[in-house]
Amino acid sequence: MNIIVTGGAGFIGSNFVFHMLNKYPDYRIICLDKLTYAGNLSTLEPVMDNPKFRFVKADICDREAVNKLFEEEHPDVVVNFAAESHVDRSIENPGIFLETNIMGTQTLMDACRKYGIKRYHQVSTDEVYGDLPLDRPDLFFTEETPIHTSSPYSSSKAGADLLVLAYHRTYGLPVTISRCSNNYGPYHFPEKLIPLMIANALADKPLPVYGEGLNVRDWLYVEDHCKAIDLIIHNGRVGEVYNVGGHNEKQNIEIVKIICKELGKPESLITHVGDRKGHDMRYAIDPTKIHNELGWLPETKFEDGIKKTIQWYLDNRDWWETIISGEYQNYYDKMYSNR
Ligand code: NAD
Ligand code: TDX
Repeated sequence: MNIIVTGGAGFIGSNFVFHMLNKYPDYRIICLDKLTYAGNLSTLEPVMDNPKFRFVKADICDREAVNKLFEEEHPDVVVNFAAESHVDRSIENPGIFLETNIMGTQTLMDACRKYGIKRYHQVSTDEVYGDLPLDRPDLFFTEETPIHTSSPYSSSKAGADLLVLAYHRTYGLPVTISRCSNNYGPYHFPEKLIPLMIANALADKPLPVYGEGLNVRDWLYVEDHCKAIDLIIHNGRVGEVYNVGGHNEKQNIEIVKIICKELGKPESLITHVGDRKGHDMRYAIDPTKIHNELGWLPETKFEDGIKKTIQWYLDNRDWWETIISGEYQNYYDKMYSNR
């Protein structure tokens, strides 16, 4: 099997590349990635010499480059992780989110139609459902929950999802979609909540919690997400959407306090800063469908996953210190100085 993995130099994509090469030594994995600020070739260093792996630097919106890759590799499956992924950046600059997340998805699917594939899988997010109120813990997102987005990021992901379903209905493209909750684990880019708090705490810098920090996210260890996608591309039903989530809801403030405790840092580092515009209150996934149909369940307990994650950041300081010492510092100053 030949699989093109787009966005494989990013957080979840790289974990998926490692998972697939480990589990299926006969498969050929081709990573297509533009290497934006969020893509990091050093992450893929351990597999660069693997004869079953190839890295190609290209933009998913570049039709010529995408078509050339399909002609060279004859993929059976395409798994699309490539995206602009940070909600805060989408609030500052929505345009690139629409280009990559929607137009890039179209370009990839056009190539899939032209050259033929067995499966196109779209990696989507629970954010397409909008949010749930804090005072209704009985409510969860199912695959039938209406699309109701809040941010330019989630709108661009929802636009892509609708296009994927339209390509299935109109052209018969064999597609699947997974909508996953918040991931955490190794190689998570330091702009996101958990790695940002770990990096700041280690440097005894303020821990910037948006608003009161009562917003709830449903955290899933990245390896469990990769296993879900593996199951869906092999056994998922064409044309279907699968929700993926950890049944592991935590308020942001709880997460930050856990990180302080694990690192032996004082909670006095916590600083409440201006809230995110349009900030979603609560995400909570009902993963019954993927459990019943494909037997998927989250395997990593949060208490273990967060310890493993923190240890990874302690053991891999070079990886994230290189990132935060570069262009990222300008982003951080702009985003946090006047909040
Ligand atoms: P990330 O920002 O860490 O990585 C994105 C990768 O895509 C980077 O390697 C980047 O270089 C690449 N990329 C961006 N634009 C590209 C383009 N035009 N052409 C080719 N490559 C491009 O993101 P992530 O957190 O790993 O998320 C991966 C996917 O999973 C995204 O589609 C995201 O919407 C989805 N998702 C993420 C989460 C989460 O918690 N991180 C949860 C649910 C769904
Ligand atoms: O400095 C911070 N302070 C803070 O309070 C940051 C960066 C975040 N937050 C809050 C905002 C959110 O309520 O923490 C929560 C998590 O924020 P992010 O890590 O930015 O994630 P989120 O906005 O929930 O989106 C993530 O999960 C769904 C991914 O970035 C998306 O790509 C994915 O689709």
